[in-house]
Amino acid sequence: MQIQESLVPEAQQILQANDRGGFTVPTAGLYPFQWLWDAGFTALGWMQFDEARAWQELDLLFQGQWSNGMLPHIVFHRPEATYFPGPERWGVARTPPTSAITQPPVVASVVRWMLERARNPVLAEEKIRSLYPRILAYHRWFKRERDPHNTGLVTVLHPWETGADNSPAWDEALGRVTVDPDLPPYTRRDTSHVDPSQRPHQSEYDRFLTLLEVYKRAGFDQLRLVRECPFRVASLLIDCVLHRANRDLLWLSERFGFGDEAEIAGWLEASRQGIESLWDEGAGLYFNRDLRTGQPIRVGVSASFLPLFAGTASPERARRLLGTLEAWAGRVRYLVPSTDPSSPRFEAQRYWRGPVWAVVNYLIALGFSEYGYGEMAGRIRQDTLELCETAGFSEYFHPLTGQGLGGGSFSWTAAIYLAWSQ
Ligand code: 9YW
Repeated sequence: MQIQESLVPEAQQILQANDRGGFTVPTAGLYPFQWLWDAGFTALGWMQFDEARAWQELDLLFQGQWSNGMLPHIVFHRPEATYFPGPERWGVARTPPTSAITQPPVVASVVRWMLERARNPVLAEEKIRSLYPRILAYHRWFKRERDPHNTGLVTVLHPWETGADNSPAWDEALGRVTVDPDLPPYTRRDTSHVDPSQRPHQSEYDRFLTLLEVYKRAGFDQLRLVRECPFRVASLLIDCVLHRANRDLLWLSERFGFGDEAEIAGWLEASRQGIESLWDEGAGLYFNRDLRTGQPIRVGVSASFLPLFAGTASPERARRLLGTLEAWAGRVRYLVPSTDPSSPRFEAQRYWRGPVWAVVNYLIALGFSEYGYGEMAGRIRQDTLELCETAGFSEYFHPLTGQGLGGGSFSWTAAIYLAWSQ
């Protein structure tokens, strides 16, 4: 089916309406700042109709980069009262203020895609020459401070870092975090914007906030937190996106002669082995891992297909993943549900426990396509476009009914629509 061209202007208008003068909020009210991986996808969306604005999105994102290279998951460019926890609660003393954790590092891949789509290659090269060293510093931070023993898997310290914060994959690991008895009181803002049945439970929020206090007490010392943080997992979303990002960084290094290929190739070899160690032969899927217990987290999630996007899976494992997703497809109308629909933990409308996300679909479809499974990739793309066309540019979608859920007029959903409409 041909996409309805009429929605392209609407998708563009969403980005324009969410533009706050160089950075794009994911959606007004619920998420009023700049988020890391949202900014990456949103830049790709801007690239379809305003290239200068697209590059500016990344420039502003890197205004939040820490001197140690870390790129934080939120940049608080200006005060806003509609979101919690804001800069006061994070307590990070820098300008602009930021959070103290990261998110799936899509930027290097987005930069490559932007270059490949650029109609103004001179501007693209100028921007890449300035962005590249900052992205390299970010990836070096991951290696140095989140994988100090070169296991090939990054230690993730918060469900928010994984991008899929309420996933059932984190239930046990988060459940082991003891809620701080002295947790300073707080008022949630998310449930005043969105129906609470589509958002995390209070007990989870208490633990999310407890972890912030842990970081502050540790002075944000990453090497210490990697050893001592009560929540420590290996996340497929982070590891696969980082692996792909390093492949794309290596490509950029070669193309522009930056000379970092050997260092990046070393990281890639380690992370390929790390990701492949997450394969479960019986389940025909990759599982996240709890790094406190060393045990696999045996719940299928949409990220379980991302080794295809990373490119680490063997052809045989890719074929098994196809079979697994075909089985999931028999239980839902729209791909890809964020949790295995046959799992008792599947909840069709609760945050990351069942609904479909356009951005994750984009990554999974690219993976299937690159392994030669064009039909599955096409199905995922088609489902995503249809969801936008029938339910609008929602934050996420009900995998059985197609209902739009969460925030509305959502930037990254509009951006994926634009990217896929080319
Ligand atoms: C939060 C902005 C972010 C996304 C995350 C998503 C959610 C919750 O919203 O995070 O409060 O930060 O889980 O992936 O980047 O869209």
